[in-house]
Amino acid sequence: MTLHSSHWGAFEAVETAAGLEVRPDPTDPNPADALLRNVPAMLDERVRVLVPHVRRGFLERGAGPDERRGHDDFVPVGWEQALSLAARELDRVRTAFGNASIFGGSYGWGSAGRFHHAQSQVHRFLNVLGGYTRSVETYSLGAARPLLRRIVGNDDPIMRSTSLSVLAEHTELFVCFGGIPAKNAQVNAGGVTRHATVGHLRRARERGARFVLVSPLRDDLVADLDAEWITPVPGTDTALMFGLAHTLVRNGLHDGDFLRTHCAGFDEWWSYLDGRTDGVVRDAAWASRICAVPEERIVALAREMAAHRTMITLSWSLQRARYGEQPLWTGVALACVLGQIGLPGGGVGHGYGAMAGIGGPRAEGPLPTLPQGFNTVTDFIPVARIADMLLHPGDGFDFDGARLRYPDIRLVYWAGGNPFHHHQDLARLRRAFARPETVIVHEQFWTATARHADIVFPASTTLERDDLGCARESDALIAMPRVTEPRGEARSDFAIFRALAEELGVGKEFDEGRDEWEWLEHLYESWRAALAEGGDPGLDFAGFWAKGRIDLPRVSRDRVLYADFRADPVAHPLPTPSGRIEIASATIASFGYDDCPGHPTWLEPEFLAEPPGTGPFPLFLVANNPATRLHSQLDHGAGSADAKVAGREPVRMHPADAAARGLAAGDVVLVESRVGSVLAGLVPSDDVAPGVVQLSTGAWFDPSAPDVATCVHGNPNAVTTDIGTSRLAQGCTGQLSRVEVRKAPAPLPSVRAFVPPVRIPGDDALRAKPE
Ligand SMILES: Nc1nc2c(c(=O)[nH]1)N[C@H]1C(S)=C(S)[C@@H](COP(=O)(O)OP(=O)(O)OC[C@H]3O[C@@H](n4cnc5c(=O)[nH]c(N)nc54)[C@H](O)[C@@H]3O)O[C@H]1N2
Ligand SMILES: Nc1nc2c(c(=O)[nH]1)N[C@H]1C(S)=C(S)[C@@H](COP(=O)(O)OP(=O)(O)OC[C@H]3O[C@@H](n4cnc5c(=O)[nH]c(N)nc54)[C@H](O)[C@@H]3O)O[C@H]1N2
Ligand SMILES: [Mo]
Repeated sequence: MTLHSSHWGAFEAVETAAGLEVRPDPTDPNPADALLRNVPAMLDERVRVLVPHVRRGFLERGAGPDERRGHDDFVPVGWEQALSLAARELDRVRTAFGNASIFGGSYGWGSAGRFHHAQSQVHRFLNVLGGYTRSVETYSLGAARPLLRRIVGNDDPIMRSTSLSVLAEHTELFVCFGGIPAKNAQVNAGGVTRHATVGHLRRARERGARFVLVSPLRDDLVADLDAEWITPVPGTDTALMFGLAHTLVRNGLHDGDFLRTHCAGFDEWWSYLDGRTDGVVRDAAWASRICAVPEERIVALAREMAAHRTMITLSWSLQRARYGEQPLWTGVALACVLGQIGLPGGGVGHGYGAMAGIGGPRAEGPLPTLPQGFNTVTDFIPVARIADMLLHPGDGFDFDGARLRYPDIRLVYWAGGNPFHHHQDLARLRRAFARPETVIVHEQFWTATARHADIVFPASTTLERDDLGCARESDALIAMPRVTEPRGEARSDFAIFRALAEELGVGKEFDEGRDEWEWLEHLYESWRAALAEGGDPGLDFAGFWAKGRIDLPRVSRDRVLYADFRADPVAHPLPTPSGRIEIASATIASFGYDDCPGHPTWLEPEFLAEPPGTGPFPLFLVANNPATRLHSQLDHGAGSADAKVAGREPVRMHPADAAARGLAAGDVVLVESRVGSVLAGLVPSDDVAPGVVQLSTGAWFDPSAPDVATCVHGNPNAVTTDIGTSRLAQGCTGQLSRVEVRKAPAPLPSVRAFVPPVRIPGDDALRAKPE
């Protein structure tokens, strides 16, 4: 057995005659079993890209905008031909249109591993070529990071939130907006050595802490925490928090001292909350009319929060919706009103449970890191504006106080991400992907993104290459030795870029004369040299590799967010203009955005324009992150496949809503929104609030029967809306939309997502549909 690592934890693996055997790391207290069950599917040759491929239309007609992109079949070609085609396109485009016409944002999680990090590799390669248009921010925290930079100066409420170990000891009341989902705490970008989130919460419960879950899904907190479950109308948390804050202040339960000494702009916000600005008093009664939580319940919860050591937890999902800046800003403001910020177990945290590492140990020193070089192109987009950019070159847009312009993209390069999983309104993204002249993708599998490329290079998986794994939200560096040989003719992203760089005459600049093994040694040894004195692990690279796992130095544990700032806000100011928490921000106000004014504001999102339960789309769709896989990765794996219903992604809805529509468990249903439709398999469940349906992200997009549905397999982004959170952050808003659900009309089209778009005479058996 060889120790290896992944975004969902370390594991042991060995290849046997019966296939890949995978066991959880024996030192992990709570391994991610469902996700580990997907790992053997990494080697499934029926779904792998095994050799380089070129889209038939591209091969026959050459580069250019093409509506057939994503509809065409693919022709297998030799490495030499694929490399020279790709090199020629890169050279043509940068010469004719300049490097800004190459989009290399390449958003996506790729695989764990510090060297074979696809996004770092593609950025390094394109920088050597003279640069590229990049993307900034993430789908995870699109609204959060730009907002937090303005109101607290950085992302400390996420990355340095009070440790779960401290909450386990001190918190009396957890008020969890969006929950602390155990399903998400399975995962951490770059890896996780000990899954500890749920254990800490259970310790708090055993000590007597009470949990209040504010969420459309009951399983956003594990059942044995005995949480009280409150189900506001999705997307109305801001209103609910206004009601809580107003109740606290009206009853003198607020901390006036903290608001005066540690916060800026409370009076301005209070004028708005109490109706002096516009005559609308935003109290518990007002909130109740919007969020549908009874007024008495809001008042009682506010009183209980003031009477106890209270931690307000805000999930990342809250900000992944239209006006997503507001629930986060309001949650921080509500914690300021309570005044427990900086106390052990009190205050506010953003994203407990969103990843295993949030609130866990944190490596404070350097990490082994592949240098990406320098990008001389200054053009960029906020990451979720990809379709706007491709569809509207030259148009202006707002972002964080700046007025910017979409560059004219001619070539798109993607490695390590799946925009046809992660982006909203996928029918629109298909139209956008028809615009560039050339699309080049490195993929391990025939994902929808690979199918929308012109040139597809087969990438090896982490099992087929040597790497080192670690994450900042963790405490160990793990050797990731290869477990098996590359499948087909797959190569690492590094090897592909190295060959392209050589073809383009910049081989030396790209690889600096090192092969893969020499790079690993170089990353390790330069990391050692950068460690502060006393941190050296005392092992050279060979020693580390033989040992397999070493502790990272300078790991912080048992943190209390803002303890110093609380003790002395003058000596330890926040990096904001006022040095305080900005409940109102003069900077944001100065931008003049009506979709993100200068203090927390109730803005009614488009999806609330029609009252819940009414109109052509009466239901709320929650498109959250999946329990049985990481995004779209290994959707064909056993852990993911076992949860499917009639081969489609499970969609959950309350039994009463199902009955009202004459739907039964196991039915294939059509979920329709204003922008598209998707087939899914029905699972009635009273863990879902009435009026809500839940369809997780990640089923491979399958547009093979457009007359029936935009996607016949269950990707919710067939029905989500492609609009930014606001002009401040332009974040992803995929979490919430409005839909109707009905029985899918017969005959049902088969799911073709896992059938490669390739015909090789005599090779049909290899490419048959996996069971
Ligand atoms: N509606 C809605 N949409 C969402 C979300 C939501 O909540 N609702 N969540 C959003 C969030 S938070 C995120 S982070 C995104 C995630 O979106 P992505 O990060 O794009 O999703 P992944 O499925 O992880 O895509 C990674 C791809 O990289 C490939 N890959 C893995 N390793 C390698 C490698 O070494 N080399 C190469 N070349 N390829 C590799 C995998 O096969 C996979 O296709 O989705 C977003 N989309
Ligand atoms: N197993 C697994 N774990 C993952 C991932 C994965 O793909 N698979 N993805 C990882 C990534 S990239 C990220 S960014 C994080 C995402 O972390 P989050 O964004 O927090 O995760 P989600 O599952 O999208 O949403 C959490 C819960 O929020 C609730 N929710 C949705 N809308 C509302 C609302 O309006 N109000 C309230 N109160 N609650 C609401 C939903 O019930 C949902 O289950 O997860 C990470 N962890
Ligand atoms: Mo994410």
